Formats: sequence, C-alpha cells, structure tokens
Amino acid sequence: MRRSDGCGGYRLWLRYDPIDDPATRRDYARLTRRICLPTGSSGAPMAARAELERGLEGLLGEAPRISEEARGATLLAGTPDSCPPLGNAELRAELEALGPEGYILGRRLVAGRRRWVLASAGEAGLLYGAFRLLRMAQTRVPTSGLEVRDRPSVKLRMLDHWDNLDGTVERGYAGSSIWDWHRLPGYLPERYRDYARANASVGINAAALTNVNADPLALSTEYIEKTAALAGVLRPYGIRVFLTARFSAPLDSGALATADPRAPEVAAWWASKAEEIYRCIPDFGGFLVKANSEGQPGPQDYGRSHAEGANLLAAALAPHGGTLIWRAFVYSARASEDRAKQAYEEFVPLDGSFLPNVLVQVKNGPIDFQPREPFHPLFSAMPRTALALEFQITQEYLGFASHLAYLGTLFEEVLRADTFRGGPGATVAKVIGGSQGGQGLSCVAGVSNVGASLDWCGHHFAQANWYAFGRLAWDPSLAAADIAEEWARMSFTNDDGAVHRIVAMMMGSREAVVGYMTPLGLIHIMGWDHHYGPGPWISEGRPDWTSAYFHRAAGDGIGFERGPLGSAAVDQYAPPLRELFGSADSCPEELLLYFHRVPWDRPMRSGRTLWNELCLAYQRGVGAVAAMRDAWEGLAGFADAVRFEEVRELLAIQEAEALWWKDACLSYFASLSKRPYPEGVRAPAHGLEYYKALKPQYVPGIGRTR
Ligand code: GCW
Repeated sequence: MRRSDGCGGYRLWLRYDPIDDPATRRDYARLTRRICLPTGSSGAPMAARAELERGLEGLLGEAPRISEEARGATLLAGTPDSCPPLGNAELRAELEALGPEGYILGRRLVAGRRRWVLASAGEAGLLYGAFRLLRMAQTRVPTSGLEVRDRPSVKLRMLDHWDNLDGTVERGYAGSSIWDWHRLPGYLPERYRDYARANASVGINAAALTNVNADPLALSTEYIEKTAALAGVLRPYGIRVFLTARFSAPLDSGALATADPRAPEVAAWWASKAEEIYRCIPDFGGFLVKANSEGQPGPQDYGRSHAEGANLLAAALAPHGGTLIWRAFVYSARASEDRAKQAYEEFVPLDGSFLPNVLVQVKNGPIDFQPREPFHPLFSAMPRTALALEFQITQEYLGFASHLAYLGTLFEEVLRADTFRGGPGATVAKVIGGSQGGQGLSCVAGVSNVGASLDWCGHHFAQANWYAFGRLAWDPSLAAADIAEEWARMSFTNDDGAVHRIVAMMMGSREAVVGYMTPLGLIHIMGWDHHYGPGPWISEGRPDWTSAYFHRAAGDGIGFERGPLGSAAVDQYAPPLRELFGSADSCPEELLLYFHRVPWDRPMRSGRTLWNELCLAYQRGVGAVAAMRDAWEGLAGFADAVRFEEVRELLAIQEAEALWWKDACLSYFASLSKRPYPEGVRAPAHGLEYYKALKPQYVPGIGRTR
C-alpha cells in the first residue's frame, strides 16, 4: 500500500499509481513514447507538459520524452499555431468548431499520414486534453479505436469559496481556508498549484475566492495585490478569479457617503475600482454579489431594484470584459407567507432588464440546498436573462464532512429536471446552457467544499463531490453513475468488482441522507444556526428560519401547503408541472410534504399511511448507512490503510448520527401524530426531551465575516 503522501487523500483523484495491467500499460506507453508538445513560454502548454510528465511517469514507471520535435513523435500535441503539422485546413476547421477549450484526441491525417493527435484550437483545450488522456489511462480505457472530441457545454464552470479573509470558511467543514491571505502575495505554497490542477482536471475554469457575505477589504489595493498573486498561480490552469463585492463597499471604504446606484459618484467609484483590478489582473473574471439577502447591503437600501444594483457593477466591469454574477437567493427581512415564492416574485418582473454581462445566479432549489428540493421555478421564468445555476458542494445540510453523501445524483436530478419552459424538454441543463435562450453567457457554480485539511474536503468521499461537480458543469448530460465509476477507479482501484461496490455505495448515499433527515419532501428541520443535527421542534425566532414554519406538523397532519388552496407556490411552475405538483394525488411522493399538507393517515401508493411511510423512510435511511458500513468492510483490500480506516470511522459516526436524526425526528413527530411506530421501525432509544437537550457546541462552519 502506498502511503507516500503522508495522508492517503492529498493526491485526490490524480494519484497516477502504476498501471498494473500489462496490456494497458503497453498501449499507453506506445502512444506516449515520444510526445511533441511545443510549449513556448506560455502557461497552459507548460502546465499540460508538467502534468503529462508527472502522470505518465507515475502510471508507466518512466518519464515520457516530451519535446518540440514533430518528426518521430508518437503523439502530436498542440494547437494549430504552436504545432505546424496540426495547422492543416481540415484539422484547423475541426478544432475551431470545438472552441478554445475543446479538444480532439484521436488519429488524424497529418501531412499524408495518420497520426495520433492531442489538439485544440486553444491552449486551455490542450490542457484539458492532457488531463483526459491521463484519465483514460487511469481508468484503463483501451487506446485501440480511441476517438475523443469534447468541448464544454457551459462557459463558466465555477467554484464559489465562502472563505473569509480571517481564514475561516462559512459552511466549511474541511479545516480553515486554503487561502493564506495573511502571507499573500509573497507566499505561494505548492498547494495552490495542486488546487488548480485538480480543478483543471475536471474542467473548472473560474473561482470566486471570497465569501458572498463579503468583506469590503477584499477590494482594497492591498488585497487586490494578494488576489493578483493567486490569479498568477491559477492562470496557467485556465482558471479566472472572481471576487465577491460588498454592495456598500464605496461607503464602507470611507470613500463616499452613499452606495446608491443612482449616485454618479458611486458609478465612478466602481468604474475606477474595476480599472484598478484589471490593471493588476488583466483576465479578472468579475464580481459575485449577494445583495439584500440575509442582512447584506444592496440596492433596495436605496429603494432601487436588483437590476439597477446589478447593472451598476456590470457597467463598471463591461469595458474590461468582466462578468457580474448577481445572486437570486433573496428573501425579505420580514418573514412572508411562503419563503419559497420570494426570489421568483422579486426577479421575474426584472427579466430582460439586466445588462448583457450579467448572470443571475439561482440556487438549485427555491429554499436552500436541502437534501431534496424541487428545482427552482426561476429556471422556467426568465427567458430573457442569463441564469447561472448554483449548487452547494459543501454539505451544509447533508451531514457536513462527516457523512458520505455522493452529490452526483443530486446534481443530475436537478440538471435533468424538465422545467417545461416553452414546452417539454427544456431541462435545467438546457436553460442554463443557453440553448433555450439566454445571451451567450452560461455558468454553473458550486459552493466549494475545499479547505486546508490534508485530504482537502474533510472526507475522502467528499472529494467525489468536487469531482462530480466539475464533470457535470463541463457536460451536464453525463450520468452520475458513470462519474462515480471514473472517480472510484482514479481514487481507489480498477478492480471491477470493487468499483462496482464502491459505486453502489455512492449511488445510494444521498437517498440514504434524505431518508434519515428529510424524507417525503420535508425540508429545513435541522439544528438552529449551525445547521448540524436534527431540530424539528425549533419554533422560536424569526419564523422562516424555524423548522415548524417549514414542516407545519400538528395533531392533524404535516407538510407545507403550496397548492392552489395554500400559498399557491405551484403556480410559479410551468404547466403541466403546476398541475402535477398542485395536487397531492399526482405530486411525486418524494416531494409530497414540500408541496402539500396532508393528514397523518393519508394513504400512500404503498397502501401504508403517511405516518407509517414516514417512519419507515427514516428507518430505511438508517439501514442504508448500516449497509454502506458493511460494504466498506468488504473493501478493505482496495484502499490504502489510512483512507480505509478514516472512511470506516466516519461511516460509524454517520450511522450513529443517522440514528440520532431518525430518533429525534420520530420522537418529535410522534408527539404530534400520536400514532404508534409501525412494524419494522425501532422506537427511539430516548424520550423527546433527551433529544431536545442535545446541544452541539463549537460546530464548524459558522464563522462569519464582519
Ligand atoms: O445556506 C445559507 C447559509 C448561509 C449562506 C447563505 C447564502 C453565505 O446558511 O451561511 O451565506 O445560505 O447562500 O448566501
């Protein structure tokens, strides 16, 4: 067992352990024996070269010969401009059609001979192609008949770090921030490059470095210099940096007496701030803004709309080619009849009024990254606005970094959901990909789960969520199961039987979490503020932050009525979804309590009552974790000892906590339903008061900036 990196997880999925199967090893050795890769002095080709050297040396046991010499090369790698043999008209046209990030890996006619090429119209594409080649070797794809043409479907594939300048990470469960702001710009540890490599390997090409609950200091001259240093490390890997902008920054910095978007001096302040940034970081991506949401300042403080606020910053970025990403995660400071409806109500009237370089970033569901929510209705309702999709990779609501929850299935469920915008087939993936309208911008963002922890994400399997996010952002049509398989092969083993078992664990894991936390469409019943552990009894404080607001459980039933007789939130969906979701009879049972309030004895499709079904769902969730533990025990030989033990310990914690969730929630709901637990469900070990008295202390992830 290799334990060379001191911690079994630091190398992520880029482990490059030797290929054990001689035939595959021979194939890849033959293909890569002599690589022609003109690097010049520019970043991405150098990065591609370094990665091929590192990867092939690990996989094949011998460093490849990489040079600028095309004659005799077994693989011609480059762009038509950097590698003249690739410059023939036919190939050039083929590459241009794939764009600067797309690439070809296959055999092509070059100067009259069929040769292996790894070619792209742009340097970033070359780097992506290099990672693809390595991935194929890592996952043992045979080289015979190899023919890959790939390009991203989404332009901005972005990680959003909720990292504060003091090193804490909001909703971060993998240690402190990887950004060492204090020692920037002078100190640039190798870890930054490894972060960039990991991102590039899955096609992530943008990173917002700072928390959306933003610190205005991030825009100061001193911090712009620090950001520029990071941008310098990330640039060769095709990654552009973004910063979060606090809307009141002109005011907070002491420069002005207002941040009103209509005040000319405010527009001038943002314009000169943008200029200053672009002088230091010419390829700066732009700003990401959370405004008038959860106490953040915004245009509404001055009676202006979200569009006016967004356009103010967008106009400052436009001359430099920057993008403004404005979040639609808003709900009023006064609790409303239904929090789920608010973003739609605020943003739909603004459709068409954003500048062309604005993306409105919408969370995958209308509430807040719950284990399961329906897709956000805004995706079907803003045809004249470029919408970005925001996922949460960090597991704020899915057991932090303690629980194994593969989110590929969650991402896939959202991306494939049909919004029916303008008719059937308008999936969320198509809406954000721009193929259903839009203005040429497209973006999928994920709230990062990366921290300074040795294994990056705090759980070896949480790495799969970073991986799956990137792969799906690149190609939203990929299947979560295929991504899990790739990742398992790269991260653990190529033994088919073991891969099969690891993938099975991963594929069932998110549903297990839904089962033991929030089955049948329940949402938001977790512990107060820190969001850790169960808290269905929470009913005090601001109503739309309490559990009782969301589950509405009482003696007669449970659920939030969003049908026509309730808040009518279903009307925000296009037909036929509003009818489908609108009636408890047709609503998918997995979303039943999200859309409807129903009696405890309501008959379910299984023939059981809702109460019995709910209890069984909790029990099944716990059972699924026990099954994961068993499955993992059987995989002892397929992971190094460090990772095996760490995952094993975490699965034990997960099982105990799944039981905590089930017992706490069922005790509470039983106190209202007054019904017995059905057969097959173990009664909670303690009374309700016991669970209510459990108050976790020093829970990570709640550090907030000023
Ligand atoms: O999920 C909630 C989190 C907040 C977060 C907010 C948001 C950054 O609990 O910590 O703030 O969403 O997305 O803005």
